[in-house]
Amino acid sequence: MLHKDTIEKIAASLFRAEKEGFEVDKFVDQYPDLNADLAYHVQERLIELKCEAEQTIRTGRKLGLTSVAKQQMMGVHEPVYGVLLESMQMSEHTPVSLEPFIHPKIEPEIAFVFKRELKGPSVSVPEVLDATAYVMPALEIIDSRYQNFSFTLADVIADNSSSSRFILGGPCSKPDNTDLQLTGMVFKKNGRVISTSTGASVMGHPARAIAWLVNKLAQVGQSIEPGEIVLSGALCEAISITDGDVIAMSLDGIGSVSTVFTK
Ligand code: 0L1
Ligand code: MG
Repeated sequence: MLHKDTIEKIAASLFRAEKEGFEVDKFVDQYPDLNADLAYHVQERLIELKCEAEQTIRTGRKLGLTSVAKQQMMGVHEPVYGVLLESMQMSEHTPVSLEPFIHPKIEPEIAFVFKRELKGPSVSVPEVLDATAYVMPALEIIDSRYQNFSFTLADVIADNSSSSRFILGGPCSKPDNTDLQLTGMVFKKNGRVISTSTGASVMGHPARAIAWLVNKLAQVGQSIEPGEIVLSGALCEAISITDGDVIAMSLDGIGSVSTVFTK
């Protein structure tokens, strides 16, 4: 069991790394007892530090490692989650400055917004869809605080699952108007198609990722509240971004989102 001081120390290091824009070494080498469950305690403390320093509030959750390819790469069988804060949301209409980031990447996702509480332990895909107010296209900027995005499962969980910023597009669509498993996605960088994918690339169905999240949160007595935003997981591999990049994503029958990066 990790001592409370160690949880505090790791959270404080990750907080400073993000604030001051430097990389840290993964922590499992120094603290071999750091496992996934303890790492969620570090994540909680990190979020408390961020809320206090940025005078911000929690607005939802994000899922990561939702594709079979990424799970195999990490040698794990389930995804991870993180917390979304109000301060992480960027407007689609304002260029995003690269200044605060360490080594940012961007990935296309489907965002869900909920109209009622979703509480595990045995929530199913139809229940997730029934509780969904609407879905919309989203871009997530991830920016691991670890050297070269090199981490173990526990490290990445402690680091709020690499979350950094997100951008929501539009319009808001009711989930009953579309089969999210079959929804096609086109991801473009500077006008060139980089990847194509479908909703099924997220654990077979993006709502299955949300069901996993809700059932996992139930283990620590938490739930998804009405009005919360959840990023359901990347529809394809994340790509690096540099000054001047224009990134766009379209979801068939749902809508689109785009953003521009500046120095
Ligand atoms: O949102 C994500 O899929 C990122 C999860 C953490 C793993 C990574 O940083 O690649
Ligand atoms: Mg993501």
